[in-house]
Amino acid sequence: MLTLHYLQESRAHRILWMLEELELDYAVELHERGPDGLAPPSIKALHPVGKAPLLQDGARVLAESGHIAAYLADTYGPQLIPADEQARLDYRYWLHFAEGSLAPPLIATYLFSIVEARTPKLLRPIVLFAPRMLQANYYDHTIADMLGFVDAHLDGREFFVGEALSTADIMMSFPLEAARARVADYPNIERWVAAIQARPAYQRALAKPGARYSLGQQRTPRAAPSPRATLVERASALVDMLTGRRTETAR
Ligand SMILES: N[C@@H](CCC(=O)N[C@@H](CS)C(=O)NCC(=O)O)C(=O)O
Repeated sequence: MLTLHYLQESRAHRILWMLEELELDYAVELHERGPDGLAPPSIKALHPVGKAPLLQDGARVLAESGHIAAYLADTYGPQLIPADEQARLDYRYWLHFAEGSLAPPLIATYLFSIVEARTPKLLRPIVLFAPRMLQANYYDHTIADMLGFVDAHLDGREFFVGEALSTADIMMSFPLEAARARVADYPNIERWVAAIQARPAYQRALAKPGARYSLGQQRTPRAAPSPRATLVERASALVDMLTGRRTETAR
């Protein structure tokens, strides 16, 4: 029996979508974030790192969404793995790129914005000195380079690899949905996100009782912040996208 341990507003949602694409028999166990926004102890009780998603398959407990997605495809969903050898290499590249390269700078931007929101205005110049330096000198151009690369890859393509949905698309959904605050300049990403979100399995996952994933709701992307936009403006746009809430109440 498969059980997905699902944390609301999280990467766990793409695994729920994958289970729906594969039409597998599974259960969903909901875990609510605490008031601090972190995963509850019930997740740590299952895996010492304490992050979601987790997937139980019989006695196995699997962590890391890339590992879980690859396991599901290997074990139950060969149709989500390209058959051709070169395509399989490309597929593995995107599978790892999603969590290994694209998600970290987006998450760092998100975390900096939370620090900013929680820091009294007077203290911000001191507390945010290092984050602002990192944001301006590293994360902003890293994110722009990566999104430009992804957008160029998707030009003329319906899926990341080949002619059909693969696990690479499922893994890329979370960082690209999270990045949509900046995505107004990336029409291919925007088209791709709209297409995956329109899939019946994606919609079924959103409609699951207890599922909550505001990044999965269709919306018009905001205009990309101007280069002169303040960190507050840039970060709050991303926070809104990631949490569906306003900066002041973001956790
Ligand atoms: N690379 C991991 C990241 C896991 C992760 O950070 N999950 C977040 C949700 S998106 C989480 O559990 N956050 C709650 C916490 O940090 O306590 C994966 O892809 O599974």
